[in-house]
Amino acid sequence: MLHTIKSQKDTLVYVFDTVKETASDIKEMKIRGAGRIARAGASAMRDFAENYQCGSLEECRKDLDTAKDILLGSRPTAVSLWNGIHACIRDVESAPSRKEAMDSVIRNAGSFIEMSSNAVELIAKIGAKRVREGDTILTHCNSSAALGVIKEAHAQGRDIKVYATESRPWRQGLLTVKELSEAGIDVTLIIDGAVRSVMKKVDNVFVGADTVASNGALVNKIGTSQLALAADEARVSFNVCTETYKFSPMTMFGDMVTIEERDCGEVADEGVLPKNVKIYNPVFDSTPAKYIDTIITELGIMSPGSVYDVMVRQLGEGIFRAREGK
Ligand code: RI2
Repeated sequence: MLHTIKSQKDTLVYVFDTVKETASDIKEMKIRGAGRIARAGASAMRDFAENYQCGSLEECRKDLDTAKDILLGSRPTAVSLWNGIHACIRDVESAPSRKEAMDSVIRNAGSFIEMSSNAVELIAKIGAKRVREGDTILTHCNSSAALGVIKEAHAQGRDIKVYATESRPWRQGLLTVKELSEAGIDVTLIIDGAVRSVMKKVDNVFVGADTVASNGALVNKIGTSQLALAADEARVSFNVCTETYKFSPMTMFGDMVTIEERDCGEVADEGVLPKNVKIYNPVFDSTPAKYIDTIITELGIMSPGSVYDVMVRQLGEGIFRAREGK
């Protein structure tokens, strides 16, 4: 008996350790990108459910809730993570037994991961139609949805050029230029401050999304709003490539999107600046809907004004849960 209790405890420690490991990888940006962190979160919930072998239905619900909170505590801005994890646990409340609760998490996590990967492919196919022969494109940071569009247009034979921003302080732009050059695309790295300067040579801007609010505003990597303003000034089309699970149901009911602030050490090494200098390091910014020409999703191309209707349709009865933030 003693042995069983010990091994149950060991199992619990193990399942929580793996969830904590994923949360820490997301926090430290070993896993990054709004879509990837959502899939990693869903995958962690699936592992948790697969290895959870003890406790009553009530205990399992409580432990799933704790696992959810650990994962959601990793990064606050991308609603993709929130939506991904809630998709996994949506049938737990109504499950009649522990086994059925955990089976539903395993099933729902698998469906979410599959849907999420398929959505990126669909966005690439749909968005590529908006890229014309000879276009010069500007992209920011490192978005798999936006890069999917660019790579698909190139794969379909269009001759294109791309400017990619460095995206300080994490410099995800280096990942972008590597990925695009490996795909055989003519790509030029620019510093973030060069955006307005190159905009006159640009035909189309494609960026990703961490969250889209119910009023159509885009929350994406810091500096995105500068691209949008410069594009507006130069009459260049500004396009957001996003899966619809990056639409935030909570914003329908008044919640604001939390903008993550990260460590000062990401901006300047300790000891480099005089002691009285402060550092402010916001990771994302918000681009108002009026600067956005298209939102390219797996459901098709829409205007920012359609986001609310799509959310209502997709949430169905879940709209009441969203209102409670559940
Ligand atoms: P995909 C990234 O955030 C960028 O802001 C990027 O635009 C967004 O996620 C969407 O990426 P971070 O994790 O889901 O680098 O399109 O902070 O890959």
